[in-house]
Amino acid sequence: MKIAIFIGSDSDHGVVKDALAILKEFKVSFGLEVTSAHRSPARTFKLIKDYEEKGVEVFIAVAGKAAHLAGIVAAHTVKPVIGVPVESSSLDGLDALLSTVQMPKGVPVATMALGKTGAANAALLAIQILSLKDSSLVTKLKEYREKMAAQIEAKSKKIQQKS
Ligand code: RP5
Repeated sequence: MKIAIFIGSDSDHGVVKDALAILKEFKVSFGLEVTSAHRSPARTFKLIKDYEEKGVEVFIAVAGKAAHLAGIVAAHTVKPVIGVPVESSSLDGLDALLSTVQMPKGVPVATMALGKTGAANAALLAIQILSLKDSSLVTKLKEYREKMAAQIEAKSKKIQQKS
């Protein structure tokens, strides 16, 4: 098991769908858990230890509102922690963004963009971290970028044909 993904609620599940698809595409093993910094703190602490024992190298924490999940995970591990704020509140995620990004000096959280985009980038950043020790992932990451560039070129041609 290489990556642990914690989501603060089952209502965050849709936010990580693309991220999970990316991890599957890269054939990187992951665990997914619903756990909350506030509503299930004891479970969260236990999961951090359990996943460390399973050999997890990167944690991804996804949460909305007063989003302390990534910070709490970062406080309990020295593995890299990637935080994804979710726009699930009446403040459209500004609360979650600030709660996740404004970590005190000494306990970093690599904070992504809000929502689905941030979750997908969290998966890619986690793969990039793993690729430091696994050159097959470097190859796959380069192929992923090449595919993306080809898609942009194809979209440009399509727009030109329509114009
Ligand atoms: C956060 O509150 C969760 O991460 C979720 O984004 C938000 C709403 O959770 P639910 O009330 O839908 O469970 O803790």
